[in-house]
Amino acid sequence: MLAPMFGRKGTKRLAILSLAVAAAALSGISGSPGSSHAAPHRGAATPPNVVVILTDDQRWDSLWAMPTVQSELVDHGVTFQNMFVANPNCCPSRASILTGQYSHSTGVYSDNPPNGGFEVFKDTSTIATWLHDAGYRTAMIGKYLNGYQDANAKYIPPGWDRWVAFTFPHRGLGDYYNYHLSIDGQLTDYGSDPADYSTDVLAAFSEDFIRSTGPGQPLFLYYAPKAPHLPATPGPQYQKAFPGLPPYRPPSYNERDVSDKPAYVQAWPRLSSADKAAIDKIRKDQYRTLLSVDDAVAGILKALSDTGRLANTMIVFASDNGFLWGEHRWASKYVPYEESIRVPLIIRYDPVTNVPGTDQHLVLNIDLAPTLADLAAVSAPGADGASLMPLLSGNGSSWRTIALFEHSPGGTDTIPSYCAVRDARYLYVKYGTSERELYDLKKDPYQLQNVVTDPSYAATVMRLKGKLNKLCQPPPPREAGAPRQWTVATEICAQTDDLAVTTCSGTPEPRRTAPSTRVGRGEI
Ligand SMILES: [Ca+2]
Ligand SMILES: [Ca+2]
Repeated sequence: MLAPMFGRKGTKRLAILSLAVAAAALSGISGSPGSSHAAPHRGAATPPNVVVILTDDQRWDSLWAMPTVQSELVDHGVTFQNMFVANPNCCPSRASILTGQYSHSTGVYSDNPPNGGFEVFKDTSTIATWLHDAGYRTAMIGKYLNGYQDANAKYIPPGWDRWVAFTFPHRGLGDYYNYHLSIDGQLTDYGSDPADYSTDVLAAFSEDFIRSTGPGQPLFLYYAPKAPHLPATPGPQYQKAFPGLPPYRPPSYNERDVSDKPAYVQAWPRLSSADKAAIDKIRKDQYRTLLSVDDAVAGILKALSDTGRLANTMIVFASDNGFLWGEHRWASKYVPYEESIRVPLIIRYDPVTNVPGTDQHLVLNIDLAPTLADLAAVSAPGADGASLMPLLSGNGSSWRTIALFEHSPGGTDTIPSYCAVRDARYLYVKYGTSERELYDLKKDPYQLQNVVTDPSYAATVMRLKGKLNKLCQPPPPREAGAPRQWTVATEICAQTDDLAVTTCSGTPEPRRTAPSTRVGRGEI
């Protein structure tokens, strides 16, 4: 499964990091070498530090391409192999990560008002305020929430001591080049020089935050780069990485028969050869952008090590949602299918995870804030999720067996509203259109055949319908305004909320056929 690495630089940096970690271990500041299930060090002189690395639209199956993530996080931490986001879209997922709440609690169902966006998010009680109130120095560096834009640049949400946030373009989604940051309220322009590459710029801010925090003060760093979100512009040194990456063609790729699926899927024509080429390029470029995130991880870990913090820091690596690479004829997110709702999650915390491990529990993005609060020994008021600390320390005797997913359209996302429930074997979806889906993931892991009307699954449908009706309260809003009609979409180029197509780097070669209206659609 693991493809070889091509054209990658940075080996020297990795070696330096490894030496630094080894030196830290020799000097006695590394994690306790005992059982991987030791109790966390509550009551230590300095509370544990917290670092969250949150990528944007990264699939769960893309970690192989990140060597530092592999060697320094996977090999020293717990990889959660069944991690999902309760709403597979940027702003709602990030709102859930910051609060531990489902969308029906945050009110943030989408990226735009009236049912989502920065404008709707209630920011008075978040992981930032909880940790700040507990004496942490906190930093948000990168993407905050869709809708935090230039006009908001002077507004710093409660709880953040250091604030370096994308404000432009795309309602604060930012970009790889030509973007604006609010730096502690001061609007700053970045251009198109190699030194402006945003993943690296934000990494430098992150390292500086770690190094500038006093040794006696615990820190909370939230590093949220643009990568690998479209337009997936690689860093200068990685533009030609992965030249031999084989095409991705799972059984669900360009699904031939979608008569089992809801009308919105049936409306997607099969992928053209141009669509296929565009998705292949998106995929390769997404991997390339992740190499810069991997470098950022190395830099952050080195700063933690250099300042004597690595042994006392929980490092969380996750993404806000996944992304389809042509499965079911789709190339985006929002949908309830596996590649959209499933994301990577690795947690390294040397006092309890100093050997590589995996965990199969059904965990969610709403569990992250409760975990960090638990680590810092503070409460997580209003959280719907649960702390992962018992799972990290091997004591997860009681855990959820079914998860809720919610979605509501907004702005450029016109996928119908739905609620879904997923357990270890089944995914059951009910749309606002009253359409339904059931997939038996044991027999049909690629979700090729909706069996909701198959009589042999009647009892399963009844059971999951009961669970969904109980959990899906209130149901997500069906519409977020009138559906927008798309007249043009370009692969790779991000779309703005007002549907003005931007000119972006990485635009594919001119195409002979009219661009599909669905590939890359709604990339806001
Ligand atoms: Ca996202
Ligand atoms: Ca099918």
